[in-house]
Amino acid sequence: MTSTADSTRVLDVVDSHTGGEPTRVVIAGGPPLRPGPLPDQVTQFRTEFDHFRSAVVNEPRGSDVMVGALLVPPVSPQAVTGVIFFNNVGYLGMCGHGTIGLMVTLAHLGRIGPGDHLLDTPVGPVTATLHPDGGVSLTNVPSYRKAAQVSIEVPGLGPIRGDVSWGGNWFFLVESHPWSLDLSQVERLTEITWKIRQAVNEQGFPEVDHVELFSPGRAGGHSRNFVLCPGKAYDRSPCGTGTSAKLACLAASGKLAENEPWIQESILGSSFEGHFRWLDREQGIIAPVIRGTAFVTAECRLRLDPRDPFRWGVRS
Ligand code: PYC
Repeated sequence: MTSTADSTRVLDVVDSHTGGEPTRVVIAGGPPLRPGPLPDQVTQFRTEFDHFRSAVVNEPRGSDVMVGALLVPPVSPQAVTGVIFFNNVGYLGMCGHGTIGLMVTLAHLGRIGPGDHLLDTPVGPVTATLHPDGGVSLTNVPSYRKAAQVSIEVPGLGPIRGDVSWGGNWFFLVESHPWSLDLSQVERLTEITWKIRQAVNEQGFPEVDHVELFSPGRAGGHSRNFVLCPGKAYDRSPCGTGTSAKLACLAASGKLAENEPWIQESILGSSFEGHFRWLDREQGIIAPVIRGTAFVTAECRLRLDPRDPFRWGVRS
């Protein structure tokens, strides 16, 4: 990490938001991870430098909703960068809104121009396209539905049916429920989805870390969602990996055809446009494509003063 004369460590970051969901890209001063495959670098980050994750995204510099993106040297020779996404409690496999924020940040810094760019993530390579109008589309990692309409007994709520699906992170997707996906209801929706997540984890799917509720779209989309993230914050964007997981379920159930557009709205009313291509129809594996926009909101220098008891962030 970079240090000043008084041994205060400094990190340069660029903040953006994608459909209301923030991303903080660390462009200088990151932890000295040893090169290697990205999953190994995530292990190093977690075991040796987790305080750095907390310093970047947790209070007092960040908040529960902030997603961090650490740039690391790519492993694929053609990739523009490697990236490790992280949040208030840990590390993400992939992050769709974060990828859109990262692309807009790299363009803002003059590091990329319009066109296709390969990014390495811990769960595989992702191709992202910066469009001339500033929009970004990404072809996410291969996605699939693992289990359909699993019934989970949720204490206090009764049986809840949902699909378990991979879109770069693991999701439990609930279509049929009585709750209104309204911004005024986020506390209640958070409580409900947290209970669902605990029950899903205990009843056979320990890997699920995100829960997604759906309702009909209200702002011109095919569907609106509420997505609970692993650290109990809800996604302000429609969630790129969540929309990928949704596309995998739609594809598997024959409700959406290859290349047919799907507009996914978030609880805020922001939207992503998605479609998919089959990679393996027999196995139900798709390549989801997600398009959205992001805006740079800040360029700043974080200071980690050795006298500050909260320099590594407030960890719960
Ligand atoms: O857009 O994939 C996403 C995402 C995951 C967690 C927050 N956003």
